Amino acid sequence: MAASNYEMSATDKKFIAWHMFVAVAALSIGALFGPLQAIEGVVPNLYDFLKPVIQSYYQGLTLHGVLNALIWTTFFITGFLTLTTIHGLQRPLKYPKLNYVGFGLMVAGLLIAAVPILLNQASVLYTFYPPLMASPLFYLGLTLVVVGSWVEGWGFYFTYNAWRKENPTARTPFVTFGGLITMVLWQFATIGIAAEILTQLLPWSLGLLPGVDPQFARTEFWFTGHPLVYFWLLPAYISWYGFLPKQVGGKLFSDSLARIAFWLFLVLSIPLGFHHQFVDPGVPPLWKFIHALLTYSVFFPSMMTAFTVIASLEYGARKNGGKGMLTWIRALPWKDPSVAAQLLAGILFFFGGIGGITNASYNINLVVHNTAWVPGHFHLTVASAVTLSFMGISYWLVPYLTGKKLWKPQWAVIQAWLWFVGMLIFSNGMHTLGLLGAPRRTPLGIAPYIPDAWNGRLLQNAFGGVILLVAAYLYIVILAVTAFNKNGEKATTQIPVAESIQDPAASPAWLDKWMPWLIATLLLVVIAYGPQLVAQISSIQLTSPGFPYK
Ligand code: HAS
Ligand code: CU
Repeated sequence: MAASNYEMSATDKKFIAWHMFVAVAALSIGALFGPLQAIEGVVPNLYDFLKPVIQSYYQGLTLHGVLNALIWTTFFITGFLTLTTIHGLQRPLKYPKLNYVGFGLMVAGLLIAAVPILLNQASVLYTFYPPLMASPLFYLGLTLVVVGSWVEGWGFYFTYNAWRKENPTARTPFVTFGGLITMVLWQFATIGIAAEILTQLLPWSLGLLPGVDPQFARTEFWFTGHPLVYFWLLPAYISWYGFLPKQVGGKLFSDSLARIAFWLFLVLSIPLGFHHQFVDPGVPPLWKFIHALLTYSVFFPSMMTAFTVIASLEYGARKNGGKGMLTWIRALPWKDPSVAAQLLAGILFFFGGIGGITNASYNINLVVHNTAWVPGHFHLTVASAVTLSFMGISYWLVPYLTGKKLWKPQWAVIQAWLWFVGMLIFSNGMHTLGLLGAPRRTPLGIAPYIPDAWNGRLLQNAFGGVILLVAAYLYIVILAVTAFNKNGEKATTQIPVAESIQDPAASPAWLDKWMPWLIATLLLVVIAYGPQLVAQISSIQLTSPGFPYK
C-alpha cells in the first residue's frame, strides 16, 4: 500500500513532536554523563569537581542509564509508533484524548522520578537491583512512565480495530503491523517489572515490607529487561524494512520475510531472561540452558533482517547504477544524512550481534559477565543500532513534523560518521577492557588496583567518549535549529514508505492473524518461565533489608 499521500493533521504532528522534544531533552542531559564515565577512568577524582550538583559516580551513571536507555528510547518510540499507526492506517487516532492522557502520565512519571535521582536518593542505576534501595518516588515515577506508554498503546489498538472493521480483508500496512507488534511485545514484557515494583520494591521502599527477595526480584526484572532490548530494536527495524528501502531508491525485498521476522521477535523475545542470570545461584542450570537455547533462536530473526534489508539496499543501489559484488554499496545515497546514519547503525550492529551471541554462550559469559565488555556490547546495540537509527529517522521526521528543511544536512552526515567512529573507538576499548578483567559499573579512576594493561584502553574510552559527546550535541543542535529557527526554509517532506517487491496482498493471510502468535507467545512464556516462577515464588524470602545509596 502506498501510504505516502496521506497528510497528517497539524495536531497529530504536534503530538508526535512533543514526544520527540522530551526524548531529545532527556538525551541532552543523559549524554553529558556518558563522557564523564569514560573520562573518569583517566582523570582521578573527577566526580569531586562536580559536587554538590552531582554527588557520585553512581548518581552520574544512574542519570546516564535512566535518561538514555529508558527515557530517550521510550519517548522516541511511543512518538514514532504514533506515526506508524496514523500514517500506515491513513487515519487519525480513534481516541486522541486517550493518547494524550498516556503521554501526560509518561511526562508526570518522568518528572516524579527525576526528583529523587537529582537529589541522589535513587542512585541505583538503570537496573535498580535490590537490595539497593531508592526513594519510593523513583519507583512510582518509573511505573507511571510504563503505564502511560501502555495507555498510548491501547490508543493504537482502538485505532487499528476501527480500521480493521472498515477493511476486513486488507493486509495491515507493514509499518503499522510492525508498530503494533512492538507495542504488544512491550505490554507483555513489562508485566515483569510492574510485578517487581508493585509487589516488592515500592512497598519495601515505603517501609510496608521488611525486606525483599533479591533473587526473585532479578528474575522479575529480566522477564522485562531482555525483551526491553527488542522494544528498543524493533522501531529501528521498522525503519530499516519499511522506510529505508524507499530512501535509497529501492523496494522492500520481501514483505512476508519482514512480517515473519516480527512475529518471531514477539514469540521469542520474552522467554530468554535467564541469559542475564547465568551467575545467579538461585536459578537451576537446566533453566539457564533452556534460556540459552532460546537466545540462539532469537538470533535468527535478526539474521533474516540482515539478509532482507541488505537485499533491499542492494536492489536500490543497483537501480541507481551500482555495480560489482560489493562496490554497489558506494551507489547508496550516503550524502543523505538519514540514510548514512541508518547504514552506519546497521554496520555497528553486526559487531553488537556477534557480541550478543558471545554473551549468550554460558561458559564465555562467565568470563565477560559484569565486566566492561557488557557496556561495550550494549553501546553497539541500544546506543548504535537503535540510537543512531533514531537519529537518522529524526533527520526526515523533524522536517516532516515542523515543515522546515533540515538545517545543514552535510553537518548531519558528519554527525552520523562522528557517532560511528566514536563508537568504534569506545566500544573496542570497553570490550578489550572487559576481556582484561576490568569490572563494569566501577569508578576505575579511583581504584587502587589498575594494572598497566588497562591504562591505554581507559584512554581510548575517554577519547571515544568525547567524540560521542560532540556527535550527540551536534545532533541536538541540528534538530533544535531546524525546529526552532523562525527563518528556516519550508520543507515538503513526505514520509518515505517503501513498497515491497512482492505484493503485500500476496503474503499469506496467516501472517496477518494475531491469535495464533499471541497463543504461541503465551505458551512459550509459560513453558520457559512457569516452573521457575512457581519455584521461586513458593520459596520466596522477603528478608533482605535495603541499602539506600548515599
Ligand atoms: Fe544484548 C546484555 C545477548 C542483542 C542490549 N544486551 C545486554 C545488555 C543490554 C543489551 C542493554 O546472552 C546489558 C544489560 C545489563 O545492564 O546488564 N543481545 C544478546 C543477543 C542479541 C542481543 C544474543 N542486546 C541486543 C540488542 C540490544 C541489547 C538488540 C539493545 C537494543 N545481551 C545478551 C546477553 C547479555 C546481554 C547474553 C547478558 C550479558 C551479561 O552477562 O550481563 C542478539 O539479538 C543479537 C542479534 C543480532 C545480529 C546482528 C544482525 C545484523 C543486522 C545488521 C544489518 C545491516 C544493515 C546495514 C542494515 C545477529 C540486522 C548494511 C549496510 C551496508 C552499507 C550494506
Ligand atoms: Cu538479553
